[in-house]
Amino acid sequence: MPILENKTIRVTGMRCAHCKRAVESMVRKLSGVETVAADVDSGTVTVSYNAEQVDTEAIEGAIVGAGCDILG
Ligand SMILES: [Cu+2]
Repeated sequence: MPILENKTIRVTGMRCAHCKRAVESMVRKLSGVETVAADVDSGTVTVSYNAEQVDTEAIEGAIVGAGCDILG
């Protein structure tokens, strides 16, 4: 059983449902990501992932690839 890590990342540039879907689909492509939920109102992306397969750098890279910037 992989040990799942949970992280909530604050982002800017996510303004509508289309942005939300773009972010979620980019992050979901990473192997090791179990779940991802982007929230437009709070500007956050909450990810559950297997830390043996993927790290926050890769996840943040996918978010940037979807057109958002990382706040932390
Ligand atoms: Cu949008």
